[in-house]
Amino acid sequence: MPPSLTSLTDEAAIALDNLADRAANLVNPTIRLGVTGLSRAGKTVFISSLVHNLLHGGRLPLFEPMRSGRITATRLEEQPDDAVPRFQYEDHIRALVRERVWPDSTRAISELRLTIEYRSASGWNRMFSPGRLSIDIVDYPGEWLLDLPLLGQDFRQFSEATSELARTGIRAELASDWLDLCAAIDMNAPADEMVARQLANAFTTYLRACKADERSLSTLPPGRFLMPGDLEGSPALTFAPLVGLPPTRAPKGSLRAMMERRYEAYKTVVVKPFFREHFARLDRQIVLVDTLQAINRGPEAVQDLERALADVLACFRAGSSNMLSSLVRRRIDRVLVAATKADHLHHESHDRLQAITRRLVDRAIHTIGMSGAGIDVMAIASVRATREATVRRDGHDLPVIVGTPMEGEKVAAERFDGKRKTAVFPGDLPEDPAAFFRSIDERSDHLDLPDLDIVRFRPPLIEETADGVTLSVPHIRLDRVMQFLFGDRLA
Ligand SMILES: Nc1nc2c(ncn2[C@@H]2O[C@H](COP(=O)(O)OP(=O)(O)OP(=O)(O)O)[C@@H](O)[C@H]2O)c(=O)[nH]1
Ligand SMILES: [Mg+2]
Repeated sequence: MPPSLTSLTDEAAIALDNLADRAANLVNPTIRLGVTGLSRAGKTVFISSLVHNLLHGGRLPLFEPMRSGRITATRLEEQPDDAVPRFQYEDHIRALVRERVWPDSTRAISELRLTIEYRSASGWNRMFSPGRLSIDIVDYPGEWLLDLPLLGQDFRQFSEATSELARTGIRAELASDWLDLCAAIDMNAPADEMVARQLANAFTTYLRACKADERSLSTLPPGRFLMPGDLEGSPALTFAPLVGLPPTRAPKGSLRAMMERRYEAYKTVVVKPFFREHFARLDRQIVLVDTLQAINRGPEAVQDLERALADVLACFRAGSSNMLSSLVRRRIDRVLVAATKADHLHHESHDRLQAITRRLVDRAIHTIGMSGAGIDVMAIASVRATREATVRRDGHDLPVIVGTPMEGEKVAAERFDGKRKTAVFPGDLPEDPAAFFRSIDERSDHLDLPDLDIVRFRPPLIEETADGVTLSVPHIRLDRVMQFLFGDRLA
């Protein structure tokens, strides 16, 4: 028997939440937009630039309501949820625009409400009062979505799956300390907090090493072990899977019983509330992906990213076979997968970046059964830190990108000071994405994988007009993103 996934109270709570949301929606039409992605994918920068461009009338030719001049006002408003930290838009924008540094890494969920007033496109609706749409933007770590499969696993299944994975491929060497420790302890001995902590630390170190390893990007559950939010050090996070669990029941008061109980607590107090209180209320979703970084690290990393994204996207499946179906009543009807940081490439490669990203999520999209209109893939840059140019070398025109490398960044053995600009030839992406997805055996030794030069540039200098008004943040295809995610709701 699979463990029961949700209780009646979960369902009742969601039904009530959704009812409250719907009631509020009648008075003030709202959509909840989820912004996620694995750590460093570009969530904070994306939200900051999106909001800045809407507030400052950015260049958004493909965002129809803006192009046709129907948007009459945009403003930030107080968010509806008192218990969720606010997305600190002003701080992030100050960093980006004034100090020209990238905003700090964020570690937990946050929320921001943006309200747009507009004139309706249809004559009939225009007779009524002007339209108003609030967009509640919810920023949360993609790692948290990787926990969904845990809801269907008991401690034994979780332990077995985790230790099996830990013995395969690159992971084996990274896991050795943790596995050695597992072998050395007696799981049937009386529970001891210090041993529990030791195990949890060794296990977390292993997860961290997987993530930091150059050869892979893999992120494994439990998601909060790397993204603890405000739960760091709590018992619900102080456990680890055990290796070689016997089929008998855990002796009362044993370390094993303690680990089992904490694993269940993790699901009850960490995983479920997130899906119930936040995920279940989303209407639209963007998943940001750092495809370029994976390409740069090689095919193993690309395939690892493919796996992680399949797990992330599985959460958006609405079918009845899904573990979520009883937790999530409201359906996310549009999902956008966006490859970020396209400004690291010349525009000739943007479509190729998009093609590789599409290939990356193809199988997952097929499995979740989202149809054409509900899902799209784009290559974007939330903030365009470079401009394009051509330089002539050895009689050839080379397409280059020009920007200010960050302080300490090295380009061709030259160290930059954060002030000087430089031109970089970033390299080309292959036309055919297949090369990245061949298994190691199928790959020939002299495979033509791209040699990319990814330089970390500072955010761009943003001009001010004579009367001191800051212009909007330059971007690539952010207008298309807006059109897809909420353009239809401003019709
Ligand atoms: N050139 C360029 N760099 C970007 C862009 N977006 C993000 N970056 C880079 O990627 C880094 C991470 O971006 P964040 O927005 O902080 O990513 P995040 O997903 O919020 O990361 P965490 O909060 O750590 O999970 C930034 O510090 C930038 O260096 C972009 O549009 N263009
Ligand atoms: Mg962030």
